Amino acid sequence: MNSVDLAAYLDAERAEVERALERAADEFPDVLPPDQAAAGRHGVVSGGKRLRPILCATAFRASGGEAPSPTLYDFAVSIELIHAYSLIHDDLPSMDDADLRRGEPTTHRVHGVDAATLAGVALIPLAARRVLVAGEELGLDASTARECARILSGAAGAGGMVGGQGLDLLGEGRALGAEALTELHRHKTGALLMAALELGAVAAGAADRVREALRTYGRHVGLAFQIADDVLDATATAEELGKEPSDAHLDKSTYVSLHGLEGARRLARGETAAAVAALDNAMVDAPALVALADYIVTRRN
Ligand code: GRG
Repeated sequence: MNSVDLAAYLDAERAEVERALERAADEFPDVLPPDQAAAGRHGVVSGGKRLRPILCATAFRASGGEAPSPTLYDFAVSIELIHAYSLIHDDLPSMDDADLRRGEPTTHRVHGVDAATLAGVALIPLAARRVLVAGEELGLDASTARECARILSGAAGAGGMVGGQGLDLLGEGRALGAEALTELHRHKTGALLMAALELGAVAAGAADRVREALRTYGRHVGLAFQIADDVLDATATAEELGKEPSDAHLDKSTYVSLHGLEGARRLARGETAAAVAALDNAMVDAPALVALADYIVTRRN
């Protein structure tokens, strides 16, 4: 066991993240007409676990970084803005056609498809600007700032999340094997989660050993996160999930359909154990990351 009071930790972290997201959403009126800005705000400040920026800020501190909170979280939410755009677009009628997200009507159900689509796209350059402007405020030199932009855009793009979504679309209606499923999720879900850890490490000027350990931790918790997601989709209520469970209904290949419930739970635990082992092996003392790895597989939404 570790000494972190996880509930208190998550509360404090989420409060910082929400404030930083409010600051980011306040930039919308500069770049968008009001109805589209309202759609963007809806996608950005409509709740969520805020796991990605929390992992980023936690990795920053685990790497010895020190920074005033507003600056650190302005930097960390760059990744949440990408996540927010991906959820807005994933819910659109041309994708999942979802009515509910986080227990509330989806962005396009409230603001219309055009405004939601446009606001989602606008979040991408907003995220790029955040990582650079906040990186400058963190005192990053030009080459470190470029590296952060490279990590964020690489994880978000065709070699990361968008590529994973592409594999997902290609796989619709087909049974995927274990390897194909993991390849898909390493990109679709895992890339952003891993980037969250790496961005924190790089911004803190982590030694190569620490950066690599955090990347490895990120890779394993990214997979554990997705396996837990599949378990939740099969076991949690719509109220807990904040949306209707959809995997069985869409006849999707999931870790549960491939390995059964107990098998999937075991796999998830194996991934979090490997994540924590990567920290131990590199002598990274980060009890909050250990607690977060556990949270990722025990959460109820
Ligand atoms: C339009 C083809 C096209 C591509 C755009 C939509 C898209 C890119 C990518 C979709 C990627 C996607 C939706 C991944 C989902 C990952 C996932 C498990 C999301 C849920 O994350 P949580 O649980 O959500 O962290 P909260 O609500 O806590 O923020």
